[in-house]
Amino acid sequence: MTLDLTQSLPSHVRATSGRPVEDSTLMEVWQGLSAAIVDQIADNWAATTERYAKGRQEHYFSAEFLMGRALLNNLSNLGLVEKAREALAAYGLDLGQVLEEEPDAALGNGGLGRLAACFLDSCATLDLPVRGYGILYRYGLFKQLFDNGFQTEHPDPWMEEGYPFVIRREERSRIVSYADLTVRAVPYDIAITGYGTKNVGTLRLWKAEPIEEFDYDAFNSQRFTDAIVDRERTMDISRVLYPNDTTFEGKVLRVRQQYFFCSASLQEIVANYVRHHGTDLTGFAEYNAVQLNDTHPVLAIPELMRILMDEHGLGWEEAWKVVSKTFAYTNHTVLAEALETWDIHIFDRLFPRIAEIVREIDRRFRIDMAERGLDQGTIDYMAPVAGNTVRMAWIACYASYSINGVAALHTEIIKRDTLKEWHAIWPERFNNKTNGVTPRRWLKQCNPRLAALLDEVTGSDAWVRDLTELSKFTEAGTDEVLERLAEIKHANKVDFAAWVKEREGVEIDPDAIFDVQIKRLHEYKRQLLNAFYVLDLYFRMKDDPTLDTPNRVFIFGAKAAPGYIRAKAIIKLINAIAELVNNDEDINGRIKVVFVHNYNVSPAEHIIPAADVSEQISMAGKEASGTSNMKFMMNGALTLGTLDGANVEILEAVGDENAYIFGATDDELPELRRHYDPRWHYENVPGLKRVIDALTDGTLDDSNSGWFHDIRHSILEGGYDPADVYYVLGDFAAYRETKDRMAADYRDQKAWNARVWANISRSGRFSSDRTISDYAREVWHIEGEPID
Ligand code: GPV
Repeated sequence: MTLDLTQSLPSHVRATSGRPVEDSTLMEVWQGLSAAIVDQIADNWAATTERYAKGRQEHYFSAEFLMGRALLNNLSNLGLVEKAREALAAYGLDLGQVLEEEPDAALGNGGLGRLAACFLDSCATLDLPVRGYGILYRYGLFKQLFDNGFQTEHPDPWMEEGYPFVIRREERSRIVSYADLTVRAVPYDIAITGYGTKNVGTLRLWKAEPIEEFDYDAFNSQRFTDAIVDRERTMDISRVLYPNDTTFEGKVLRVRQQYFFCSASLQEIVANYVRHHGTDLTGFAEYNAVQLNDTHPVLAIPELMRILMDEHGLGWEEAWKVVSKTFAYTNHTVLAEALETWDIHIFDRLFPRIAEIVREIDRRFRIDMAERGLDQGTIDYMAPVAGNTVRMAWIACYASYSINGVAALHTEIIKRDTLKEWHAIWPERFNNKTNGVTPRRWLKQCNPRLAALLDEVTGSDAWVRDLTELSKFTEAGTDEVLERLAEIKHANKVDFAAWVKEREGVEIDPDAIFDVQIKRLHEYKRQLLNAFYVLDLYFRMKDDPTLDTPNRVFIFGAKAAPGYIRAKAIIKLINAIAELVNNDEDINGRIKVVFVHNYNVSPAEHIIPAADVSEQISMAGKEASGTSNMKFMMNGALTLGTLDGANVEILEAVGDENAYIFGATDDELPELRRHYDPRWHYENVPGLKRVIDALTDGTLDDSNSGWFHDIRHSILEGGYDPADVYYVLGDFAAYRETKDRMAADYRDQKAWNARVWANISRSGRFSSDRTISDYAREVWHIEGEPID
C-alpha cells in the first residue's frame, strides 16, 4: 500500500488544524504532512516490533539522541519526496518552506548524541533488531542567541506546538521508585525508518509523570500546595537536558534522570523476556544485550542486579553471571573532567538498594582482584567505590563483556593509558569501533546535487545503502566529473550565502574559500587557534594590501556550556574579530567571519555541503573521534587537521596528498610539553605577539568583561592550570604554514577538485552502516531480520 499524498495530505491537515489547507498555517501543514507519514508506516512499524520482540535484541541506552528534523528524513527513506512536493504544489506551497517549519529535536549536546541518532538510522536500514532508549526532555539543548557578541541561552520547548512523530504509549507505562518519590515512566515512541527497507525501528523516550494525576488525599487534607509541589518534582525529572558536553556535573537531578530511564527500560526488557522466554532469567543474556553510550546509563548495571535478585529470585552469583554477559560499554572521551563520579550518599538517599548493590559490587571486586594477586594500591585505584565516591566508568569496565573506543587512536589511548589496568586483566574485552555517520542525512538529503551526480557516475543509487560502492569509482574523476563537482560546490555556496545573509545578516562571496569549524566550543578543540590565524591574516593584509591570497570566509558554529566561562569568552572573541574584520574598508570583503548562531543539526545540513575546508584542529590525543570530519569528507571538503581521533583514519583513506595535516602528534606531545615555554613562542613565532597583544591593547573590545585578558593570561601565564594547556602557541606556526599553503593550492581548481573527488569516493568506511555492521557482528551478535 503506497500513500497517495495528494489525497491524504489535505485530510491530515484538516484533522490537525480544523481548517482547509488553504486556510492552515505552514506549521499546520507541516504537522498534517508529518501525520500522513506516521499513518503510512504504522503497519510496517507494528510488524517490525513484533518480529524483533521474539528474538535476540540489542538495546541502545543513551541519555542523548540528537535527532534533528524528521520529516525530510522519512520522506526520503520512503521515496516520497517528489510526491510530497507535488501534493503541496497543488496548494501553491513549497516543500522546502514547509520543511523549514520543523523544530530540531535537539535532545543531545553534540557528537555523542548525534552518533546515537546516526546509529539508529543504520540499524533500521540494516534491518537490525535494535531499539534506542532515552529520555523525552521537554526542553532540549538551549537556543543560543548573541547579545553584543555574548552568548545568551534560551529555553527550547521543542514539542510545545505539537510533534506528530512521537506516539505516547500510555499502556506501556512503568513505575520507577526512589526512596522519596514514586513516579510513572510513560514511553513515547519515535519510528525510525530505514532506506530501501520496510523495517521500521523504534526510539523509546521516557517521560516522568505523577502516578496519579493528583494526590487527592493531599487535596482533601488542606495540603493542596504539597500536592502541586510533588507533582512538579516528578515532572522535573524529564524536564531538561543538561547542557554539558564532555564535562561531569554532579547534580542530584541528573542522577535521578539516569536512574529513571535505565530502570524503566530494563523493566520493560525483562518483562518482554518473561513474556517470550519464561520466568527462568538465567537465559536473559542469550536474548538481550545492552550497549551503554558512555557512562551516563551505567546505573543500569546495579538496577539489573536488583531486578534479577529482588524481583526474580536469582542469587548474587547467578545474577552477576547474567549481568556480565549483558552489558557492553563505549568510552567516548579521555578527558578527566568527563569521568562521572557520584557521592554514594546521593545513592543512599535516592535508592538505598542500588547503593547497597554498588557497595557489594565493590566488596566482591576487591576480593576478586586480591585473589588475582593485584597489589593494594592498584586495587584501590580500580575499585568501584573509593571512600564515598562511586566511579561509574570503573563499574562499567568491571561488569561489561565488551569495552570499545570510537576511533583507532582513541582505542589505543584507552588501552595504553585511561583504562590500562583493566586492559592488563581483560585484554579480550577491548575492541575498536571507529565512528561513522549516516550517508542518508549527511549526503543524500542535505546535498541533493552531489547525490544526483553520484547516482550518475556510479549508475545507480546503491551507494546510499552501501557507501563503499564509491570506492570502485576512485578513478572516475574525469575532467568532466571534476568540473561538475566544482559547479555543484559553487551552487551550494550560493545557496548557503543566501541563507547566511537572511539568518545572520552578513554578505559573503561564493567565490571565496569557505573554511568551516562547527562543533561544541571547548578549549581542547582549539577554536582559539583558528581565531588567532584569522586575526593574524587580517594584520598581514593590513600591512601588505597586495598580499596574494584568495578571498576567505571563516565560518564558525558552536555552543558553550552555560557555566564554561572561558568557552564563552572565546565566542565573544570570535564575534569581536568578525566585527573588526567584516567592517574594515581596507579589507574590503577579502576576509569575512561568520559566527552562525544556534548551531544545531539543521544548520549543519546547510553548512556542510557548502564547505571547502573542514577544520579538525584539536590537540592530538584529546578528540576521541570527531564525526563532523566524516560529514565534511563525504561532501567534498578537505580536512585541515591534526593527527587526532578519526582524522588519522581519514588521512589513511585519502593519502597525504589529499589532506592538510599539521601539528604535534600524540606521541610527541609529552616530550614537547616538558620543555614548553609559550612565552618563547609569543616572542619568536612570526605573528603571535601582535595577535595576543590585540586581546588587551584596545584592538578588540570585550565590553569590560575582562574575558580577553583572561584568555591572554591562560595562554601566557596559566594559574591553577599550566600555561596554554592545549598547546595553541606550540602548534601555531605549523597551522599557519599549512593553512596558507592550502589557500594557495585552492587557486589550482583542477588539482583541488581532484582532491575533492578523492575524499568523496573514499569516504565509504565512514558510513555508520560500517560501524553498526561491526557492532552487530562482533559485539551484539545479531543479524538483519527483514520483515518481508
Ligand atoms: I563523554 N562526546 C560528546 O559529544 N559528549 C560527551 O559527553 C562525550 C563525548 C564526543 C567526543 O568528544 C567526540 O570525539 C566523539 O566523536 C563523539 O563523542 C562520538 O563518539
